[in-house]
Amino acid sequence: MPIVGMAGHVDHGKSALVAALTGTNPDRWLEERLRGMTLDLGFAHLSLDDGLEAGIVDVPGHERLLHNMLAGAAGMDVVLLAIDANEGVMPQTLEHLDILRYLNVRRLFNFVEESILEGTQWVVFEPNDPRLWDSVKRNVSAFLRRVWRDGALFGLTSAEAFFVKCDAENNTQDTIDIGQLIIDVGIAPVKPAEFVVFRIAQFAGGAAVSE
Ligand SMILES: Nc1nc2c(ncn2[C@@H]2O[C@H](COP(=O)(O)OP(=O)(O)OP(=O)(O)O)[C@@H](O)[C@H]2O)c(=O)[nH]1
Ligand SMILES: [Mg+2]
Repeated sequence: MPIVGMAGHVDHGKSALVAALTGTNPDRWLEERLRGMTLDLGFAHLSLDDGLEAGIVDVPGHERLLHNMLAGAAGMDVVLLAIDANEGVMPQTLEHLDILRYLNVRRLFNFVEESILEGTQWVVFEPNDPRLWDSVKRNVSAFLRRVWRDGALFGLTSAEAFFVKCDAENNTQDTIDIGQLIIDVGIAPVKPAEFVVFRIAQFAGGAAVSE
């Protein structure tokens, strides 16, 4: 079930929107109702006409309750950002967006790292030579091209979105001698050609990632 998360500045109508969409007041505590302000995470269930069921997580907008917003943000798949039309964009509007962007990048990073780690385990059974390096490069590039086409990476061309390096430069006689295959990967999750890089080392009996 997808989780729709609320975000936005204090008093910008997040909880009111949840109540309007679901019929559930996400402010469960007496104190929240008395103060007209969300203090803790709130939950509601959303059933859409097309049969889609989703969970809604409501968060506090107050700057001093950011830790509670963070706790809710980790599980969000989609976000509804509420902005009061009279007041416009306010500090926590931007702060919440920053947090969500950061979490999204982290999540993408974990997904890409884990996928490449798992998808290249077979290399340890192959001779560690230029033929293998080419084939690793092709495989990992094909995967990252899909990630890029899905819209998760920035860049008009694939060269701006990612790079994969697996050749004689990062696979030296030393690394070959200790039985390691090295893959350096850069992905651009926020801006074209601004790469966040990590290194994967595959060896018989294990693997390692360094960022
Ligand atoms: N006029 C008007 N009032 C609204 C609207 N949405 C919310 N309100 C009112 O604005 C006040 C604040 O709304 P909440 O939904 O509690 O705001 P919130 O974003 O959940 O606030 P926090 O949880 O404290 O961050 C409440 O009194 C709502 O009734 C709207 O669309 N129009
Ligand atoms: Mg609220």
